Amino acid sequence: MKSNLEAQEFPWPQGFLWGSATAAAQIEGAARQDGKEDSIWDAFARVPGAISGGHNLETAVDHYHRYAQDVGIMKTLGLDSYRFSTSWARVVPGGRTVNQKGLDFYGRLVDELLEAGILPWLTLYHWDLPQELEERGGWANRETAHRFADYAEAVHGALGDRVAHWTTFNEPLCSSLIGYAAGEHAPGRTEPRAALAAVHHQHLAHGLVAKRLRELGAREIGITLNLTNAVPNDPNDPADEEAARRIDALWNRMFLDPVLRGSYPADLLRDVEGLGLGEVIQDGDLETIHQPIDFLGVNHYHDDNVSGHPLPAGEAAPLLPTGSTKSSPFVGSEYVSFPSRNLPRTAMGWEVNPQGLRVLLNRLANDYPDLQALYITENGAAYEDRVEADGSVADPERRDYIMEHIGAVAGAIEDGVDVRGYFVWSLLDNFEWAWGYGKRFGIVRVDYDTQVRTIKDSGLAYAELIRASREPKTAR
Ligand code: GBH
Repeated sequence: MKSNLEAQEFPWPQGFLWGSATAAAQIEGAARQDGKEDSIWDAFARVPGAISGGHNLETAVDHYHRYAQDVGIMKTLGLDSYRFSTSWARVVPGGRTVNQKGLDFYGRLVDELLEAGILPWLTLYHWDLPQELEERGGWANRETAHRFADYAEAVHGALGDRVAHWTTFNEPLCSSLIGYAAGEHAPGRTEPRAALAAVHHQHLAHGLVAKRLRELGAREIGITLNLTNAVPNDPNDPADEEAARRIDALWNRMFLDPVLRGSYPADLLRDVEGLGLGEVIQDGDLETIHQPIDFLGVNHYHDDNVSGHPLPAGEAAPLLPTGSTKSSPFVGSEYVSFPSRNLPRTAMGWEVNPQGLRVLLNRLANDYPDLQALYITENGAAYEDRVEADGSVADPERRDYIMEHIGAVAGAIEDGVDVRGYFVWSLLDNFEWAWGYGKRFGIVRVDYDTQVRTIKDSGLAYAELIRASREPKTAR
């Protein structure tokens, strides 16, 4: 299942959701407007050298003011659903008191979506902790989990009558290990113990909020994890096998197991022994974390080819921005390396291997049989676009990447995996975290000088696929 045509001809299940995703900090701008205060990303962007190009989030793509136009673009594309996040620092500036003006913005956005017939898919945390809470310890401080529950309740109070789909966290792996251990993301800390505490406290926050929202009547509650296939570089080399096991434990199962099974994996606990994870787990926490969820969001971009041996001299792991010398996100397994394979790569340096997504979805269905619906909540790619003389935007690599991954999703459905939707990352070019505006993931191009939006060829192809998927098909 490789081509656009084949994905178009696939008999997509009734009600399969086609969407696109964004995150508040990456698109909104209006960083200090209507009562919003700093998030850790606003503060991080002021640290010299933290973001390539010295870029910041002040204006981003001005979605705060252009949301109606952006919803219009979604409607043109024919999207069923829009995955966005609410900004904690806008809704509860400083983590202190609720800011009605902040809530009002999301009310306007949700109304606009509903009017356009687009299902709002809301994420409460996409990495933008109020800076003031970071100054009180951030996610390494257990108290932050309780503040998160209060914030979630405020958002639900304002939008619960119109929003059915609630995601607690986006990729807690990044906001714990990459933010607190690698220092590559905000808050830029390089403290492995704090990173593991952050992991546990985000789990706890997930559980507290899943429970509270359920009590308040929310019907669809889930979490989004970024998941990978950790592949041993040489399957016959025990050191590579062991390294891949460690990355699978740290990258995948440390996040899946507490939420879906109510326990941390035993091998993971051994791998991170002495780094304080056990000390932050209190009685009852795992019961709180192990709440029933209605869906699992899967973000997947690339597999990881893992080795237990150092890379040959001169070969750098391509994963971190600008060949950064910051610390390792691989807490307890810092020695692992990621040799490059002979695969095409995106502009991020990430491997392209669409069938990995099919493998991953099958693995989830096998290992976590109680799992309810799976949704691909992010998948997409950064490439250089070509703006043509007629104004159109040619991005054939992105188009192929998206179509081939959608083909892999079709393959997983054929294998019997219960996948119910696909959200492309991202609707718009936007602030790509440590890379600033230097990497474009949008299916819609944004001219950062004028804020003009242009649907790229990948976006046109996606719209065409959505349209075709709704045509009646002969039975499978
Ligand atoms: C997602 O995360 C984010 O949710 C989204 O906001 C972002 O814009 C988008 O993807 C594109 O980056 O080995 O430490 O170098 C990305 C998921 C998981 C991909 C970790 C890179 C390697 C990290 N990332 N992975 S590292």
